[in-house]
Amino acid sequence: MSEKDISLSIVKDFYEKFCKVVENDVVVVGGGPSGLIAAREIAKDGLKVLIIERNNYLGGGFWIGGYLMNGVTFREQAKDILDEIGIPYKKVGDGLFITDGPVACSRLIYSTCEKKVTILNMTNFEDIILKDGRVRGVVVNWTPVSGLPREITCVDPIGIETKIVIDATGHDAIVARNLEKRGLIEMKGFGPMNVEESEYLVVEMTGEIYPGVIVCGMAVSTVYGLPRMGPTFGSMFLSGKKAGKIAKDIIFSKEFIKI
Ligand code: 48F
Repeated sequence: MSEKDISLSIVKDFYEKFCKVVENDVVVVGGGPSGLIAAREIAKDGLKVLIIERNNYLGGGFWIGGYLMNGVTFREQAKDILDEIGIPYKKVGDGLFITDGPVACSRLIYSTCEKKVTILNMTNFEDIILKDGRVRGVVVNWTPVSGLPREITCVDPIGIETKIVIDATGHDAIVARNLEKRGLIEMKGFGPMNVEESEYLVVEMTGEIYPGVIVCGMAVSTVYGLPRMGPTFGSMFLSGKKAGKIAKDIIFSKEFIKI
């Protein structure tokens, strides 16, 4: 074994993985809490799921509870999902629970990877593939490419096909913004904080915003102008789970097979 063997094994591993993910059932853009839960929910049923994450790490805003403190809170409604994943928590008030960010986040990542979800990190969503009025894929590039000045590099992105795209990019709502930029949907931008309204509405409004695109997590509040919610995560889980179920319903529906 020498240096070349190490290099070759890394390149081969990536090549084999990439060949498998050029076509998917679902591509989840964004590996924060809502995206991880959505991916896990879909992969549980044996569907092929790819998470595209622009950072080198998964978890998004779930590592920390807010104001640089580690405690992340949940309300009663998400307790079953925490139990399913094996996240430990303690009760701190009427229907309110707290857990440690790093512990909860790493357990969620592990539990998603365990369901055989594929991850492309350092990969930036750049555009959609659109055919016959339906989104049928994503256009991606390495994250560092977007940081280089155009006069130094002009690197074309590449396309990845999928039946459904889930926008789980948090407040930025990057996929939805792309649809808006192309005049395909209208968006409002998220409103000021109101946790009770936001937690309920984000889950309620989670759904398909354009044929082939489902929005979940805080991206929902950006699309529909809902209040922001601050450092509480129950609805991220519930919204991700709902997005996963909607994706499966679409893929397994008779109408979809005809498309
Ligand atoms: O922001 P994020 O954690 O979104 P979320 O799942 O959860 C929101 C909460 O963390 C918190 C909150 C509720 O309590 O207010 O903010 O809705 O995760 C979004 C992920 O998307 C990635 C980003 O790096 C993060 O990991 N992302 C954003 N833009 C892109 C992207 C992009 N263009 N390409 C790939 N990944």
